[in-house]
Amino acid sequence: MTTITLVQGDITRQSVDAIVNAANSSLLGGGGVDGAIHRRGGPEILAECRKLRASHYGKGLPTGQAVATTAGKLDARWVIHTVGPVFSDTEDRSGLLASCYRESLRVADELGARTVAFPAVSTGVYRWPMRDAARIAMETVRSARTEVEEVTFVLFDERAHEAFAAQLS
Ligand code: AR6
Repeated sequence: MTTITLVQGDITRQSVDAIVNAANSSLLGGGGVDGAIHRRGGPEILAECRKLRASHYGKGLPTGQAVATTAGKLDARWVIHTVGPVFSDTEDRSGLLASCYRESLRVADELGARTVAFPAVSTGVYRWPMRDAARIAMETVRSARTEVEEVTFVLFDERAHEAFAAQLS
Protein backbone atom coordinates (compact mmCIF):
# COMPACT_ATOMS: atom_id res chain seq x y z
CA MET A 1 0.00 0.00 0.00
CA THR A 2 1.27 3.43 -0.95
CA THR A 3 0.33 6.31 1.35
CA ILE A 4 -0.61 9.50 -0.49
CA THR A 5 0.12 12.82 1.21
CA LEU A 6 -0.61 16.36 0.05
CA VAL A 7 1.58 19.33 0.89
CA GLN A 8 1.30 22.93 -0.23
CA GLY A 9 4.72 24.43 -0.88
CA ASP A 10 7.99 24.26 -2.74
CA ILE A 11 9.08 20.80 -3.89
CA THR A 12 12.76 21.76 -3.64
CA ARG A 13 12.32 21.94 0.18
CA GLN A 14 11.15 18.35 0.53
CA SER A 15 13.20 15.63 2.25
CA VAL A 16 12.45 12.46 0.30
CA ASP A 17 14.33 9.74 -1.55
CA ALA A 18 13.32 11.09 -4.96
CA ILE A 19 11.96 14.41 -6.21
CA VAL A 20 10.17 14.31 -9.56
CA ASN A 21 10.87 17.14 -11.99
CA ALA A 22 8.38 18.38 -14.60
CA ALA A 23 11.08 18.68 -17.25
CA ASN A 24 11.03 19.10 -21.01
CA SER A 25 12.45 16.66 -23.51
CA SER A 26 15.73 18.56 -23.87
CA LEU A 27 16.53 17.75 -20.21
CA LEU A 28 18.51 20.97 -20.20
CA GLY A 29 16.35 22.94 -17.77
CA GLY A 30 13.67 25.58 -18.10
CA GLY A 31 11.27 27.59 -15.93
CA GLY A 32 8.75 26.54 -13.27
CA VAL A 33 9.62 23.51 -11.13
CA ASP A 34 12.42 22.61 -13.50
CA GLY A 35 14.14 25.96 -12.99
CA ALA A 36 13.67 25.78 -9.22
CA ILE A 37 15.14 22.25 -9.00
CA HIS A 38 18.23 23.14 -11.03
CA ARG A 39 18.73 26.39 -9.13
CA ARG A 40 18.59 24.85 -5.69
CA GLY A 41 20.12 21.50 -6.68
CA GLY A 42 23.15 23.06 -8.32
CA PRO A 43 25.09 22.30 -11.53
CA GLU A 44 25.65 18.59 -10.86
CA ILE A 45 22.10 17.84 -11.98
CA LEU A 46 22.51 19.59 -15.33
CA ALA A 47 25.88 17.89 -15.84
CA GLU A 48 24.21 14.47 -15.49
CA CYS A 49 21.33 15.54 -17.72
CA ARG A 50 23.81 16.50 -20.43
CA LYS A 51 25.51 13.11 -20.16
CA LEU A 52 22.16 11.32 -20.42
CA ARG A 53 21.31 13.32 -23.53
CA ALA A 54 24.61 12.43 -25.13
CA SER A 55 24.45 8.73 -24.22
CA HIS A 56 20.75 7.86 -24.55
CA TYR A 57 18.49 10.72 -25.58
CA GLY A 58 20.06 12.47 -28.54
CA LYS A 59 16.54 13.27 -29.79
CA GLY A 60 15.36 14.18 -26.31
CA LEU A 61 13.48 12.24 -23.62
CA PRO A 62 10.09 11.30 -25.10
CA THR A 63 6.91 12.67 -23.53
CA GLY A 64 5.56 10.35 -20.82
CA GLN A 65 8.94 8.83 -19.99
CA ALA A 66 11.16 9.34 -16.94
CA VAL A 67 14.86 9.17 -16.11
CA ALA A 68 16.88 9.72 -12.92
CA THR A 69 19.92 11.80 -12.01
CA THR A 70 21.63 12.82 -8.81
CA ALA A 71 19.72 15.34 -6.69
CA GLY A 72 22.83 17.51 -6.21
CA LYS A 73 22.41 19.73 -3.17
CA LEU A 74 18.71 18.93 -2.68
CA ASP A 75 17.71 16.94 0.38
CA ALA A 76 17.00 13.85 -1.72
CA ARG A 77 19.02 11.07 -3.32
CA TRP A 78 17.65 11.40 -6.82
CA VAL A 79 15.75 13.67 -9.16
CA ILE A 80 13.48 11.79 -11.54
CA HIS A 81 12.91 13.88 -14.65
CA THR A 82 9.69 13.28 -16.53
CA VAL A 83 8.28 15.05 -19.58
CA GLY A 84 4.61 15.91 -19.34
CA PRO A 85 2.42 16.47 -22.41
CA VAL A 86 1.41 19.97 -23.47
CA PHE A 87 -2.38 20.19 -22.98
CA SER A 88 -4.39 20.00 -26.19
CA ASP A 89 -8.05 20.95 -26.78
CA THR A 90 -8.26 18.71 -29.81
CA GLU A 91 -6.35 15.59 -28.80
CA ASP A 92 -6.69 13.42 -25.68
CA ARG A 93 -3.19 13.20 -24.22
CA SER A 94 -4.24 11.99 -20.77
CA GLY A 95 -2.55 8.63 -21.34
CA LEU A 96 0.76 10.45 -21.65
CA LEU A 97 0.16 12.37 -18.44
CA ALA A 98 -0.69 9.14 -16.59
CA SER A 99 2.46 7.62 -18.07
CA CYS A 100 4.59 10.34 -16.41
CA TYR A 101 3.41 9.18 -12.99
CA ARG A 102 3.62 5.47 -13.78
CA GLU A 103 7.07 5.71 -15.36
CA SER A 104 8.40 7.89 -12.54
CA LEU A 105 7.27 5.27 -10.02
CA ARG A 106 8.83 2.53 -12.13
CA VAL A 107 12.16 4.40 -12.11
CA ALA A 108 11.75 4.98 -8.35
CA ASP A 109 11.31 1.21 -7.89
CA GLU A 110 14.44 0.52 -9.94
CA LEU A 111 16.39 2.92 -7.71
CA GLY A 112 14.91 1.53 -4.50
CA ALA A 113 13.31 4.87 -3.57
CA ARG A 114 10.62 4.51 -0.92
CA THR A 115 9.49 8.13 -0.63
CA VAL A 116 8.76 10.20 -3.73
CA ALA A 117 7.57 13.80 -4.15
CA PHE A 118 5.66 14.83 -7.29
CA PRO A 119 4.71 18.27 -8.57
CA ALA A 120 1.49 18.71 -10.56
CA VAL A 121 3.08 17.75 -13.89
CA SER A 122 1.94 19.73 -16.97
CA THR A 123 -0.22 22.20 -15.03
CA GLY A 124 2.03 25.24 -15.49
CA VAL A 125 3.71 26.13 -18.77
CA TYR A 126 2.04 23.06 -20.38
CA ARG A 127 -1.45 24.41 -19.44
CA TRP A 128 -3.20 21.23 -18.28
CA PRO A 129 -6.42 22.12 -16.37
CA MET A 130 -5.70 21.59 -12.68
CA ARG A 131 -8.77 19.57 -11.76
CA ASP A 132 -8.29 17.09 -14.59
CA ALA A 133 -4.55 16.84 -13.92
CA ALA A 134 -5.27 16.12 -10.25
CA ARG A 135 -7.72 13.34 -11.18
CA ILE A 136 -5.22 11.69 -13.54
CA ALA A 137 -2.35 12.01 -11.07
CA MET A 138 -4.32 10.57 -8.18
CA GLU A 139 -5.93 7.72 -10.15
CA THR A 140 -2.60 6.69 -11.64
CA VAL A 141 -0.70 6.68 -8.35
CA ARG A 142 -3.54 4.88 -6.57
CA SER A 143 -3.64 2.09 -9.14
CA ALA A 144 0.14 1.77 -9.59
CA ARG A 145 1.91 -1.41 -8.58
CA THR A 146 4.96 -0.05 -6.80
CA GLU A 147 7.21 -0.58 -3.81
CA VAL A 148 7.12 3.15 -3.07
CA GLU A 149 5.71 3.59 0.44
CA GLU A 150 4.84 7.26 0.39
CA VAL A 151 3.96 9.58 -2.47
CA THR A 152 3.76 13.27 -1.58
CA PHE A 153 2.10 15.62 -4.04
CA VAL A 154 3.68 19.02 -3.51
CA LEU A 155 1.28 21.67 -4.73
CA PHE A 156 2.58 25.15 -5.27
CA ASP A 157 -0.54 27.15 -4.52
CA GLU A 158 -3.89 26.85 -2.80
CA ARG A 159 -5.81 26.25 -6.02
CA ALA A 160 -3.66 23.23 -6.82
CA HIS A 161 -3.84 21.96 -3.26
CA GLU A 162 -7.66 22.19 -3.30
CA ALA A 163 -7.90 20.36 -6.61
CA PHE A 164 -5.81 17.47 -5.31
CA ALA A 165 -7.59 17.44 -1.95
CA ALA A 166 -10.93 17.10 -3.75
CA GLN A 167 -9.63 13.88 -5.34
CA LEU A 168 -8.68 12.39 -2.00
CA SER A 169 -12.23 12.37 -0.69
N1 AR6 B 1 7.41 23.42 -6.19
C1 AR6 B 1 6.25 22.80 -6.49
N2 AR6 B 1 5.48 23.12 -7.55
C2 AR6 B 1 5.91 24.13 -8.34
C3 AR6 B 1 7.12 24.84 -8.10
C4 AR6 B 1 7.89 24.44 -6.97
N3 AR6 B 1 9.05 25.03 -6.66
N4 AR6 B 1 7.26 25.79 -9.08
C5 AR6 B 1 6.17 25.68 -9.89
N5 AR6 B 1 5.36 24.71 -9.44
P1 AR6 B 1 5.64 23.85 -14.64
P2 AR6 B 1 4.86 21.97 -16.77
C6 AR6 B 1 4.08 24.22 -10.01
O1 AR6 B 1 5.41 25.01 -15.54
O2 AR6 B 1 3.52 22.62 -16.88
C7 AR6 B 1 9.42 24.19 -17.66
O3 AR6 B 1 9.95 25.32 -18.28
C8 AR6 B 1 3.34 25.10 -10.97
O4 AR6 B 1 2.56 26.06 -10.25
O5 AR6 B 1 6.84 23.85 -13.78
O6 AR6 B 1 4.95 20.48 -16.73
C9 AR6 B 1 10.02 22.89 -18.18
O7 AR6 B 1 11.37 23.05 -18.55
C10 AR6 B 1 2.48 24.09 -11.72
O8 AR6 B 1 1.30 23.79 -10.98
O9 AR6 B 1 5.71 22.47 -15.48
C11 AR6 B 1 9.15 22.60 -19.36
O10 AR6 B 1 9.57 23.30 -20.50
C12 AR6 B 1 3.34 22.83 -11.74
O11 AR6 B 1 4.37 23.06 -10.78
C13 AR6 B 1 7.78 23.09 -18.94
O12 AR6 B 1 8.03 24.11 -17.98
C14 AR6 B 1 3.96 22.50 -13.09
O13 AR6 B 1 4.34 23.70 -13.74
C15 AR6 B 1 6.97 22.03 -18.28
O14 AR6 B 1 5.70 22.52 -17.99
